[in-house]
Amino acid sequence: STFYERYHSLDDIYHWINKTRQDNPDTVEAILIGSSYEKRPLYALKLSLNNSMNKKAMWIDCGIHAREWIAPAFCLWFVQYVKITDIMDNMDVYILPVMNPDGYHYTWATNRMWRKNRSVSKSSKCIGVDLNRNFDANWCTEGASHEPCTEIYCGAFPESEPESQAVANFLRSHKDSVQLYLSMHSYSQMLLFPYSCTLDEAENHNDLMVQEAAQLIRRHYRNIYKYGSGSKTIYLAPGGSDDWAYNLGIKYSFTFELQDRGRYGFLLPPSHISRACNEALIASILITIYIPHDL
Ligand code: 0X9
Ligand code: ZN
Repeated sequence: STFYERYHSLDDIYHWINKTRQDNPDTVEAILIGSSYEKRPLYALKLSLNNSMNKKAMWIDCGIHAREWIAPAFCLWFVQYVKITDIMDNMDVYILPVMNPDGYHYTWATNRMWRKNRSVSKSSKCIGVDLNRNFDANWCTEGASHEPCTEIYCGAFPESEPESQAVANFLRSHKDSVQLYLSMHSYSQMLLFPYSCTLDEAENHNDLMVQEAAQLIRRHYRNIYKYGSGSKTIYLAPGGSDDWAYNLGIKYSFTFELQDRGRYGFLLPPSHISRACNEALIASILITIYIPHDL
């Protein structure tokens, strides 16, 4: 199997980031957007063509949730593949391969099923905040919890965590160019979009009904992806990055739930990486085509 068909430790991913940057000095730049609770660097890669005058950009983050290993694998896969597409003629790509490095490291070293980050709470012995409940979008209403010992702990206040704060700060300062936000998770094979923090429909709901993306996956890979607003497709879950980015003004905002539908769940075998990433890749490339060009 190739490098991209295996899961990689956090150290390996940091090495990969550095090597990718060095091997592609004209097109790849590493941007330090912040650091984690345990002071690990958060590097986003910027992919852009030489002297590109692109005003448009997309953002992808992977691995908000530590145990969802297929997500960082997708980010690496995307960077490897996008070099040979023409997507970069039209937009720059910002890609954060591991948004929750402390949690990811913990799943390799100690507990494979860890979800949250690793921040220590003042009020409890329990560790970790669910970074996808920590954004300022109906923060900590129904579908999140103030109890630090739960898996959906929202944190002490919105953006209390350095990881969510780093992403939010970066997007706030790039909101004029970023028109598409993608967040990669697993599992259950879904393409979700706002809102998850309320049952209300997004104003451009019909534009976000990406039937073609799901059909593409079905045709090419005979694999079923469900799509729809988060709150109506899975559950109410406030404080998520996708809803927050949407409210910031990034009107094309999606959360991918990658393979599978539960047979292996978070423990998707390495032999499935290539199919899982390829189907999500063609779907995400298709979605970029739907972004209006006149913005
Ligand atoms: O609950 C989540 O955060 C995501 N599912 S997961 O199994 N990967 O944990 C779904 C996120 C959907 N979007 C929002 N809740 N905003
Ligand atoms: Zn997740």
